[in-house]
Amino acid sequence: MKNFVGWVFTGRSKKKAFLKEKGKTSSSLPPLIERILLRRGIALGDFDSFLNPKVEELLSFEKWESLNKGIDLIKGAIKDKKVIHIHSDYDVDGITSLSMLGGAIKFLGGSFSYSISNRFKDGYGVPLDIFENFNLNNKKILISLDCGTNSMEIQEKAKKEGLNFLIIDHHSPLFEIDKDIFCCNTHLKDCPIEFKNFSTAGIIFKFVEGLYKSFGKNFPFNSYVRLASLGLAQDITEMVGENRSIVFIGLNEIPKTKNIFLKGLLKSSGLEGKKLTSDHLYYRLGPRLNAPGRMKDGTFLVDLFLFPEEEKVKRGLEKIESLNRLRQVTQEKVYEEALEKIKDEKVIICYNPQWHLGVLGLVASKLVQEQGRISIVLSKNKDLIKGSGRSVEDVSLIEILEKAKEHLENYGGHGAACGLSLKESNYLSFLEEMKKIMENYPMEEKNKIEIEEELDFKDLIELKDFLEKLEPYGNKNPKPIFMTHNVNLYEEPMILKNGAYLLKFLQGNIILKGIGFDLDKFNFKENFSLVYYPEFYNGNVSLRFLGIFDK
Ligand SMILES: [Mn+2]
Repeated sequence: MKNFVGWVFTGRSKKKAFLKEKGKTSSSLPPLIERILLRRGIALGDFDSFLNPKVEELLSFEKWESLNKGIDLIKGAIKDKKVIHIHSDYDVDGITSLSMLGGAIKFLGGSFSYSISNRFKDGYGVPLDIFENFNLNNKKILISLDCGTNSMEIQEKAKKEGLNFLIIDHHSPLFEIDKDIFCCNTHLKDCPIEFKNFSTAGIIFKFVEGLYKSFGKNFPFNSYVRLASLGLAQDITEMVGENRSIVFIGLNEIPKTKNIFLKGLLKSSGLEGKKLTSDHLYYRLGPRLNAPGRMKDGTFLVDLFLFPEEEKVKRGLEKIESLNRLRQVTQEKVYEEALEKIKDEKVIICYNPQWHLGVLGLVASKLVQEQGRISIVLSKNKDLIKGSGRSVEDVSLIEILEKAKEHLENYGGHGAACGLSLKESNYLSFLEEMKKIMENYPMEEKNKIEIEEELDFKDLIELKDFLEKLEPYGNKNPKPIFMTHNVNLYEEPMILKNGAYLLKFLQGNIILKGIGFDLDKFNFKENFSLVYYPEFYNGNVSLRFLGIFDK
């Protein structure tokens, strides 16, 4: 294991034990595919619905009382021609949710105004000045999407003013919500849906379906599933269960869109006419839709989704591309500067008041990925230090911050990702406290990688139709990483424009193409053991090179 650059070989022994526990299965699937599904916690009876999710098998939300009350409220507002104001969070989950709900209200004959939190001005949650800015009074309805569950001041004010306030959100409730506030949140006790890890886009998808039904209209499933899957994939949700089914169906539907904005977005992301994968959602479409909100303001995206006109879309797409480039450059710069600051400690905490607030979370994620340590990246907003943290697998960052809360002004999020703010005068004591807290946590293995199976190229090709159906990948449904022994380079690697290498691997009598980065770290001697994950395009298998394993 010594020459496996930067990685630790783990997993197989643990997984073998797990499989023994589960016992032998008797599906008609190839054993290797069965093992992969079992490792992801999929029960034998659910194999088929995992590999072939169907529209008819999606969950029904009809029994969720709060959701029905919310639907009645909006139905009444549309019928009475009441003014509806929708406010959402600035990320893709918020923007797609707002576009879905707005689109439905528009189609069903209602009208609405909307706003989106501004990362720099408002921060997280519904801003208090929304009442004045949108002239909200007791004749109107306020809906907050992907935020609002913990906006207690807004809730109190809405109640006092007699304003109907409907919250549709998936963030964990920290306080008791007044019974006069309408709140659809899967984490509240009244929600009978067993699967809790929806993003707001997933809840809105069901909400809008119910709203169409309440008007006796057919629900245009395909157009909504496109937006729902964009929102679901981009939030840190689990890519299993209902989330995965929606995204699975959405990946097939997105390319068929007639919305000229979404079509244009596919084109500028280099995805026109391509079969979509979850990586395309994570690394091409999602970042583009997030860039405006990260760098400036993403409100115009809703207008593009809902009212796409040719000239406007063209200008909008140019703006998205330029903000996304700015985001990349800014992220890269902050990342490089952060690298210079890190020391050999269990948790990375770095701070520079000049860093752009919009990229801190992205930089923290990259640090976790590259360093295998919890990472917190901080900058300054107004008079507070503010930033984002990301955690390593199986360590809850929110729990850690909870222990350090006396040094913080504010914090929130979940196990994997958190936001936090603190006074500058508390920074040093916060560092000290974190150091102390981390003493009790084990150090993560750096860049560990779990190899799922050892197989030959022949088997890989034989199983490709099954393996292809493991998409969409994400949390709880990771890409399977394989090892193939006795591989040789078929020819010299060829460097591509983006710094990647095109590789050709030979094993047995099969040659497979692959893409790899940083090849100088590896020693390609004869008959090496190749570590990779497979990618599938138009019936072909291509290998994403991860490394060489040397015993
Ligand atoms: Mn969300």
